[in-house]
Order: sequence, then structure tokens, then C-alpha cells
Amino acid sequence: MATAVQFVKMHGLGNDFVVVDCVTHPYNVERLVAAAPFLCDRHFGIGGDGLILVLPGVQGDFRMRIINSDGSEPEMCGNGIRVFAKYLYEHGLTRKTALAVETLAGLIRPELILDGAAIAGVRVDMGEPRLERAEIPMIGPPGRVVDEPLQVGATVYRVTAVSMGNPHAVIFVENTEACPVETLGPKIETHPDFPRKTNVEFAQVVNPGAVKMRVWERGAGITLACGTGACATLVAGVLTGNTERAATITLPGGPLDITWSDEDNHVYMTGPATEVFSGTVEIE
Ligand code: ZDP
Repeated sequence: MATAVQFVKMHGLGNDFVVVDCVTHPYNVERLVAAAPFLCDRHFGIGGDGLILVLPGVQGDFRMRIINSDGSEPEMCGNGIRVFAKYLYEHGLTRKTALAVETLAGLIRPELILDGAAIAGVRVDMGEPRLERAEIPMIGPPGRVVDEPLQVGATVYRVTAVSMGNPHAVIFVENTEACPVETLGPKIETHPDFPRKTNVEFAQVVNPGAVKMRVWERGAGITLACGTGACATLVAGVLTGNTERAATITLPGGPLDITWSDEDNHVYMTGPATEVFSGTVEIE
């Protein structure tokens, strides 16, 4: 029996999501999860890089689940958590401007930046980056993976691996425009050294406070922005001596400000979140 599902279409810098509120509506969550590839399909469905489910929290105020457009479930989503916080506030699910949100990467803390009644942006405490190889996860001996050679076909790339809850392989390049993201991205995503696959960031250092980055996302392909990827890029920039601890990471969809605090070791991300339209869709 088909079910009518209300959704809101939102994005963070063009990284776009179908948002479904399972707090307000008693939808069958597993049926929604199974419908993610259809809902995210740009021709046969609504279209999105992922599906975000708004769920009640137990340890936190709410719980976020994110499903990639291919149906896989990542641990975290940086642009998604900003969108999630905006949704909760503007749709009346909370009056709090500082929230604790449960994710598969632990409690993540977004804070709304208000300009009068409007949300000017969202600042997120993304927690500590995980740098041990086994935490990425990546196959090999103990230690960090910083500027390490990775054989891909006939070519060796130098990668720095960072987990922001989800895995990232950051490669510094001379020019992101010249990068074959659509062909190289999937080869690194599925490289056997990454048992849970990986997101892949191609980063160009403009100066120690400014980086240009293009991304190939695990389970979603090329997207206009990746919040966890921007955080991973800044951390990789610090580990390789390429950047300061605070930098603007400019993605095809626009800039994110990222800071890796030397006080609490947490990564902080600031950027926008936008609602575009809402509607009703039928799922099986
Ligand atoms: O780790 C993954 O499988 C990603 N595709 C999840 C989504 C990450 C995202 N782009 C972000 O902003 O962090 C949404």
C-alpha cells in the first residue's frame, strides 16, 4: 500500500537533501530508508544527494539519520546537520538555538546564528577528528596516514586520511579544475585499502587560510559541497603544514569556515542552510 509522505527540500551550499520529519508524522522509518534511492533520484523522484530523517532523541535533543542517494547509510553529514538544525527551529520542533543531535558518529552540536528572526547560518561543533589508521578505517600498520603514497592503477597519489565520523581521503593538488574527479574519485572511493569505502577530497591551497576543494562522495558521487569533507580537508591541511588551524574552504557550491581548535581539539564548521520547497510524495 502506497503512503503519502510530506517532505521539505533543503540544501547546504547546493549539497541537497530530501528532509522527512518522523517526529511530527508517524512514518515507517524502514520504508523511508528503503525509498531513499527513489526519493533522491533526479529524474524519477524528487532529487537529492541524500535523504535526512528527523527522529526523536534519547541522549540528545533529536536524532538525525542520513541515507546516501545509493541507499547506503553514512555515519555523519556536515551540510546535513546544518539543514537539520534549521528545519527543527523553523518548523517549530524546538525553540533551542543550541542542540545536541544524535548521529552514528556520536553527539554533534549545531548552534543557530540568528539575525533577528532569520537564521544567518549554523555553527557546528563537529567533535574531534579521528586520525588513527584503524579509525578511518584504513588497512595497514598503526599510526596516522599523512601524505602517504596510495597506488591507484599506474599512478601514486599522496593521501591524508581523516575520519569526521565518516571516512575521508584528502589529496592536495595544484589545480582542482584540472582534476579528473569523476573518474579518479570512484577508484579511490572503492580502493581496497578503505574497507568501508571513502569520500575523496581534491584540495588546492590558495594560501594558508584559503583552500579550494572538489569532492567525490561515497555513495553519492560528485556533489557541490561536503561539510565533513571540508572539515577533513582543514585537518589534513594542518597535518601536512599546508594551512593554518582556521581556513575558508571554498567548494563548488560556496565557502565554509572551518576551525580546528587547539583548546578542545574539536573541529568547528560555519555555513548556511536553505529551504527550497516542500511537497508530498508517495512511497511503496
Ligand atoms: O560519508 C558519506 O558516505 C557521505 N556521502 C555522507 C554525506 C556527507 C555530506 N556531503 C557532508 O556534508 O558531510 C553530506
